[in-house]
Amino acid sequence: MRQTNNVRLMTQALHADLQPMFEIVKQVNPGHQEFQQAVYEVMLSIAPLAGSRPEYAQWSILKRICEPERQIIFRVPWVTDDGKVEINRGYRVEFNSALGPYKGGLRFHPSVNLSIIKFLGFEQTFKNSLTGMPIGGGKGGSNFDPKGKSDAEIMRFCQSFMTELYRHIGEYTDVPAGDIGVGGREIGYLFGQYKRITNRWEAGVITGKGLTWGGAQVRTEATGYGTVYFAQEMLATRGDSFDGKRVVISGSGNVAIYAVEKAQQFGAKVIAVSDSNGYVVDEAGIDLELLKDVKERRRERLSAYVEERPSARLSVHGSIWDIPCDVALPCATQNEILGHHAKKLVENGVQLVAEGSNMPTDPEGIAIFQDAKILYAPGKASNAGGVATSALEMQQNASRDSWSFEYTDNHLRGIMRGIHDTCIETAETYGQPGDYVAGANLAGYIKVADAMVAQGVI
Ligand code: NDP
Ligand code: 2IT
Repeated sequence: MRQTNNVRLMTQALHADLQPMFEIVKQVNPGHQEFQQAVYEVMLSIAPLAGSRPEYAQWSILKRICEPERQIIFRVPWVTDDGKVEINRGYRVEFNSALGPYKGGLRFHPSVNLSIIKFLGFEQTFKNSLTGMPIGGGKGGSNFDPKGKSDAEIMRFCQSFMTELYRHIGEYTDVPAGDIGVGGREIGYLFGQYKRITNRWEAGVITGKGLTWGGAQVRTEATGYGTVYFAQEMLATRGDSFDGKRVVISGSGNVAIYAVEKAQQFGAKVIAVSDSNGYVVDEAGIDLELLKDVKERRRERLSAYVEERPSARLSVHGSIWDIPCDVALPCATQNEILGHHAKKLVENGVQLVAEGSNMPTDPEGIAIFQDAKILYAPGKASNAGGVATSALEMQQNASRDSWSFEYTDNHLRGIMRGIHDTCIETAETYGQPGDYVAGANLAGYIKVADAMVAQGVI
């Protein structure tokens, strides 16, 4: 799967009261395209509040909500195995603490810049609000590329990153976790360095920890499982289920792998996955154990999967979204479904798109899905299972407790059902039945905005 930069922004007009605010956002965040896109999408949905909630205008909620509370940018020096000194840039954007300590993942990927971290922090604020848990929104990361690095290099990078980050985080302040390029290995090195510097065994400072040292069951699986649980609830509104569905899932990382696992458990046939080199079509159905072996244990490319799987072929031409399917679950990165991809999916008869990744569909693509009246869920609703289970990890850490897999999984499923129902009910209340985008943005926004009104101008 390759990313293109042809995102078509802002084709639909905003409500007249909101347009001036968007102009300010563009002016004070010049060139931050991803951030502007995320703000625009929320502003499109919250138009009904412009007339009905005058206190939001009185207290300048929108203006304040678009400005991160704090943005930290720092140098991360580290030494390669052959003694070369490298420098990367580290970020932590503490976006909004109205509902709880800043909470959100760390992304290590060469494409990381301030615009990407700000868009992710902004989205995280409303996603975390939707979970119903006491967590604010934040995000961080670095333009460090983990690909091809040794374990020792990854460790030294994580230690250097934490040597600055530790002073900004804490159980009651800011609680990082994983995202692209940051999984269990990196969380271990980060936690180890935090403990060493602070001399505190503070489990609640980071989530996604190992199961023997404060981690929660199901956190590894949670985002992928949660996305499929959410999609299952959507299908149920049309009396349908995953059973027998042809499913295409982009990416082959943490979110994608556990979306494949749960979709297969629900009786679906997953026929394609991807990485940044291309996509694999396997009409016999993805071999999950082989995929896990290649990606989780060996950390290899999908070409290794194809070498060992005669029914699979690797394609580097066109797009994974050209493959006819009933259900599409984007689980790789932002803007991976552009307008023309959405058009192709609809032409090929897709019935449901639920986002495992953050902001994978560009505004033109969203409009195409909505016009076609397919079931379409935005990431801030459908991928909230990861951060929700992080909040369950914090809950277990705070009470020095440890829950079983089954108990935690049931909890996750209940949370995803709750978010689904909140989206449906809120969309109906505001006269947009079946619109998960409106439902998610309105419900997520209102809770944060009400807390900000209550807490005064800060
Ligand atoms: P991983 O690093 O585990 O996997 C990412 C996958 O996406 C890999 O297959 C990677 O391919 C591909 N990918 C990443 N960036 C690009 C790019 N720019 N172009 C093409 N392919 C790309 O990350 P996760 O699975 O954790 O995250 C996937 C998505 O889910 C992200 O959008 C993340 O923000 C979101 N998310 C993650 C959560 C979590 O708990 N981990 C929670 C909620 C959302 P390659 O290996 O070739 O780079
Ligand atoms: O985008 C996300 O929700 C995440 N990467 C997970 C954040 C978290 O704190 O678990």
